[in-house]
Amino acid sequence: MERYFQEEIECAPLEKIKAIQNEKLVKQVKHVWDNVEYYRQKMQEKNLTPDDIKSIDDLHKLPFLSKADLKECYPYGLLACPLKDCVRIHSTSGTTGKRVVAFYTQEDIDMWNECCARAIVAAGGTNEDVVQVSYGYGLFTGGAGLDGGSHKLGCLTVPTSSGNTERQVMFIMDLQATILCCTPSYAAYLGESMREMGYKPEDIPLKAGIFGAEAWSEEMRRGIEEVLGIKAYDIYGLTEISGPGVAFECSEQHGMHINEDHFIAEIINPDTGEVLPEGSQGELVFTSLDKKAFPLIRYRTRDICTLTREKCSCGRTHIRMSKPKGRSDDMLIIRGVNVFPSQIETVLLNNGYAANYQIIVDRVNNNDTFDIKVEMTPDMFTDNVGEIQSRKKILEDGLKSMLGIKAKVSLVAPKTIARSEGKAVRVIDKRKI
Ligand code: DLL
Repeated sequence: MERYFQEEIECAPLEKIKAIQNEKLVKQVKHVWDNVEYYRQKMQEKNLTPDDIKSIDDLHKLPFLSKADLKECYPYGLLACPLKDCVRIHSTSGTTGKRVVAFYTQEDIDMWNECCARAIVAAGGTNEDVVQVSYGYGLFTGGAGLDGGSHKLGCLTVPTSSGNTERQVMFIMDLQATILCCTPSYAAYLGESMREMGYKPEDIPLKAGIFGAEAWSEEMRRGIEEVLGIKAYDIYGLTEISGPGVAFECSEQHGMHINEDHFIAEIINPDTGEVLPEGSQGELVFTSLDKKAFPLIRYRTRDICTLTREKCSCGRTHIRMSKPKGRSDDMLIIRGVNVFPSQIETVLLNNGYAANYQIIVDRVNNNDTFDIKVEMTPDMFTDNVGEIQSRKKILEDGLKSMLGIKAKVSLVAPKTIARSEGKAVRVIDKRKI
């Protein structure tokens, strides 16, 4: 039977959710207007005052915020409460320039922990579980978020953080961990390592995994489930809006429920900013309704997905988002064609490979080169040139029909592509455009 962390809110009728959102939005817009000079100016540029926002039907009037605004306001420009009320920061994993810094009051952290507790319960967790949190702790939100959720639910929390695979395995086995939280690429790596150490799925005490922070396919889900002998659940979130737990999967595993009492989701056309009807694919935009320290209104995530209000068999009523297809800024344009790493991953997994690959794009004599290095699995590893050539051709043909352009595949020996303990690095784009 499905369990909930907060049934009356997670299963509330739509009218009740809308009423909560209406009330909170009006208050939040006033809070931001009163406390954030930058946002007040943005509203004034659109001739808006808080009086123009009477309900969620007026949301579309408000200006968007984007990563560029966050960079411009770094570090304190969007802070909406006195510094003395803030107790924590987290920061995104940007590799160039200034990072985004998000602030939290204790109330903000409590709300976020509650969202993660909902996610753990939706994955079958109770206070009898032993939850191993193998997301990174520190500036990244993964470790702190699931750790907070696990505490809130009263689970025994094992804060291993990421890395040190042998120690991870030792704790899973010795402490009989039942729920594993980490990135899907690290879960796949842990599974692969455990298999090599001789563990069979039935020897492993884990029953569920809560994996997110990066795009992963259904094929990858099946691979992780098989090797670890678990049910694998997706979890979504972003630092700017709090961290993991903005949305999470339930037993139905057909999209992730967005915690709508705390966040309003919209889908827009990324080119025009127009709000699209339910079911359309577009860019996901969030408004945080409760955050006091860093309340973002209409924040453009750059994640591409769809939303649905179709009834869910788990009983939760909150809107569901599809797995993000990739970020609009993950999308590569190669020889003029849009390519998402997730499409490549699907072809690899469908042909029996693991998701260990690297995409290398360059530009030579004004032409894009498109190379994909793919690891063979130990079972398929061979030095028979004819067999490698025929495997390579099958993959190149599969990729051509998925993407519409030709990629050059090279098959490499198992374990020769560096593994990541956090988010995987899949793309090396050497083009200087
Ligand atoms: O990745 C928060 C998180 C931690 C989510 C742990 C889930 C689990 P950021 O580092 O700010 O925060 O990156 C946010 O990661 O905009 C998406 O592009 C991507 N992302 C997060 N979860 C998923 C997911 C954390 N389940 C960015 N599927 C987001 C696909 C995801 N992409």
